[in-house]
This record gives sequence, structure tokens and C-alpha cells, in this order.
Amino acid sequence: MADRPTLERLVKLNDVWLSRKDVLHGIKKYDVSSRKIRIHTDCGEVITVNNSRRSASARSLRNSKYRKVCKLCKLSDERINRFVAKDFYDPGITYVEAPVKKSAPKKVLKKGMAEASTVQTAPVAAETPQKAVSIAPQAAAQTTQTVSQSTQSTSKEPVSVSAKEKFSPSQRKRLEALLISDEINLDDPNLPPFEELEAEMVSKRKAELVDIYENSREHMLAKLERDISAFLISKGFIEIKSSILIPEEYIIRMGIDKDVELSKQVFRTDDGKCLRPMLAPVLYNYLHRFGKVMPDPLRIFEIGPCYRKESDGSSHLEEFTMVNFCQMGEGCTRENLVQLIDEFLTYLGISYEIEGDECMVYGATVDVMHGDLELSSAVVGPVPMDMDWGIDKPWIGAGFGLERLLKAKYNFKNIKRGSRSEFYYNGIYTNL
Ligand code: ATP
Ligand code: 9VF
Ligand code: MG
Repeated sequence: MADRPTLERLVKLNDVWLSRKDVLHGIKKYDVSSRKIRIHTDCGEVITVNNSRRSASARSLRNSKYRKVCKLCKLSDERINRFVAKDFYDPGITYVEAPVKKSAPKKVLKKGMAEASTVQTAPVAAETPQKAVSIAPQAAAQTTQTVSQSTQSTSKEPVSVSAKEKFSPSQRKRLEALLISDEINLDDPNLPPFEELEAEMVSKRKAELVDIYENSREHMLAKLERDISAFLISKGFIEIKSSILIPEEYIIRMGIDKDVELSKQVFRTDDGKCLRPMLAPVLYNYLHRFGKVMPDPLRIFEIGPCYRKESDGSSHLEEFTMVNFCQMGEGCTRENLVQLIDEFLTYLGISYEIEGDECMVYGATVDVMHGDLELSSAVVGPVPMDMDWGIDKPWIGAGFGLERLLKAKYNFKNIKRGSRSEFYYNGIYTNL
């Protein structure tokens, strides 16, 4: 028995098309991509369908049952008869028809429901210190605006059903994805019906995206990188851009042996290389090389993508952006490190607390926290590993995740909002 013919083959053989309402059309021409077929009918309609053997379109074409013939297509009797008689099929082949499954009806996902995320809370404008620069002024301004608008629009007659019943799980997911902050409480029983609320939020998000397009046109992650570079350069740090693909050997030289957790998180390529999980190895090499060239103290930094296999969702990305700044030589004290971190986070307008911690790479670390979120691990060297990198001077350094900084700044529930993504632009859901 042969497999069912593809939709593409059916279209080619039949030379006619059955609309959803079982109206028979002539096919003037059709285009095929790897996933879709676009049919141009003789009457001038253009229909795009999935190029699937199992689709409803494929099934109707195999069944040859039509309700009426399109008058505008002016189909000849011969074309219609050929379709009905199926005399183009190879009589030696029995085609398999898909058994009709009596399972639960397939859930039809509305646009964007599949990639829904979690609700966010409002940006941390209130705690922004005076010296702060704005990472993404639009996002903050828009959020504030939205809060006041939505307050007005929810002053409706109370609805008797409880909020839990009000939205189905998929409707809730869709609404959560559309929220940029906690501008709307989805448990509020006075909310309008789903369709109305969804339409209102979609139009706000569209307006915000258009506003970005007309005004700043800056991506919040890229803008943050630029702001951090400008800050560190102004503080005397030299900017580095090194390879993202690094020798796997560097991981081992960082003391991360095969049986260590971080080693299992490394994305390896098949030529003894890997995607860097951190910036430190190459920065070590720079300290060694520039240490021979530049005056003391030496200040260097790099900002760029890092990769780790992760399983925990809302604060971890597999592809994230790290800034690592470090100083070698004079003045490498804990006090100076903390002072630098304070100036850095004050400049970015992000509140923090300092905690002591331990890590397997450096031993004792100075962890920078925003609530429960680790923004950075910072270290006061020297450490024994320095020997393996040809470093014999004291150093201080800190590594911050940029997406975590955005999460803290805008109070995003999920780190994905500010990450490299096709689903979010500056925290705004893009599937509108
Ligand atoms: P965590 O314990 O939260 O997994 P970590 O201690 O493994 O983080 P470090 O190696 O100290 O992370 O990296 C320095 C900084 O880089 C972290 O403080 C964090 O801001 C950021 N970072 C690390 N891993 C990730 C990740 N998977 N996604 C986003 N940011 C990350
Ligand atoms: C602290 C975070 C080893 C002297 C070239 C710079 C640091 C930063 C730790 C980072 C890591 N270390 N993700 O080192 O600044 O390396 O684990 Si240097
Ligand atoms: Mg850490």
C-alpha cells in the first residue's frame, strides 16, 4: 500500500481546488514552498494552505465530493469529470486513507497562544536613583501610560462569574503574554470579556511598538550594552571583543573539570571548541598580554553572548549576555570593588544588596543581589588558578548578566522579555 498522495501531488493531478465550502474551482497556477501551497484559482482567488497529506484540503481532494461548481472559473465538463473519476491515479496502487480519529477535538490555538509567558509587574521607576540613566525610556513611559488607561477601562459593571472561570487557561496565557506589566489584574472579576480585553491590549501593544519605531528604534538589550560600554570606558576600562567560540581546554583550565556541574552545561562543538559559558578565560589572556604593555593598574571589560545549558526557566537563559569588568594591579581591594559596583548599578538605576557566597571556580565571591535574583558574582583576587594563566598581580572583577539587569529594572517576571528573542521586543509581545 502506498502512502496518501501529498497535497502538492493532489493539486497537480486534479488541476482543481475544493474550497472550504466544497465549491469546485479551477487552478490557474500554484506555488509550492517547503511548508505551504499557494493556489491561484481561475476566478482570481488566492488561497494559502499547509502542504500536508493529512489536511482537510487534502482529504476533500481525495474524496472528490463537491457541492457546487464556481461559475466564474468556467470549468469544462472534462476537468470536472476527471476530478470525479480520479482516472489519473495508478490503478495498481491502493492509497491509504487516514482513519478518522474520534479523540477530543483538536485545540485551535489562537494567534500567539503557544508562546505565552508570565505576567509582569510594574517597572521600578520609584526606586530609580537620581543619577540613573534610562535603559529604555519608552518601555517605562508606556507602562505608566497603560496603567492609567487600563484603570479607566475596567470601571464596568461587576460580572458575577469568578475570575478563574472567566478565562480559559489558553485565554489566560494569551492575556499574560500581552501584558507588559501588572497593569491589569487578571483575577479582577470586573474585567471585560476576553475578546474585548484582548483587542484592547493588542491595540495598546501595537501602538507601543509603532511608537518605538517612530521614536527611539533602539532594542533595550543593545541599548543597555551601549550604556554599560560608555560607563566603563568613562571609568578607564578598555573594551574587548573576543571570540564566542573558544577552545574547550580553557574550561578545564578554569578549574571546571568534566564531573563539575558547569562542565555539563557547556555547549561543545565537534572540533575541540565550545560556545563560551563565561568571559573570564579570554580576559585572563588579555590581562596577561596587556599587563606587559599598559600602565598599572590595568582595567579591561568585555560584553557579549555566553551560552550554558540550563533547566531553570524564569531567571536563566541558554543564550545570555554577560559583562565582565576587571582591574589588575594597584587598588584591587574589596572596598574598591564594592564602590565600582555601586557606581555601576546607580548609573543603571537598579537597587541591590551585597552578599557573600562561595563558588567552585574562585572560592569566596561577593554576590550582588536584587531581591532573590543574583545580578552578579564578583571576586577579589588573587586566586591559585591565576598561575595557570600567567597572572601574578592582585585583581578584582565582576560578571553581570544583562538580561538579569533588565529583569530587575523592569520587574519582568520572565527573563525572556529582555533577551534575544523573536517573541518579545523591549518586553512587548510581538505576536499581535
Ligand atoms: P546562577 O547561580 O544564578 O545560575 P551563576 O552563579 O551560575 O548564576 P555566574 O557564573 O556567577 O552565574 O555568572 C555571572 C552572572 O551572569 C550571574 O550573576 C548572572 O547575572 C549571569 N548569568 C549566569 N548564568 C546565566 C543564565 N543562564 N542566564 C542569564 N544570566 C546568567
Ligand atoms: C568575577 C563571573 C578571572 C581576573 C580575567 C576576571 C572575574 C566574575 C565571575 C563569571 C565567571 N571574575 N561568570 O574574573 O571578573 O567567570 O564565573 Si579574571
Ligand atoms: Mg554566580
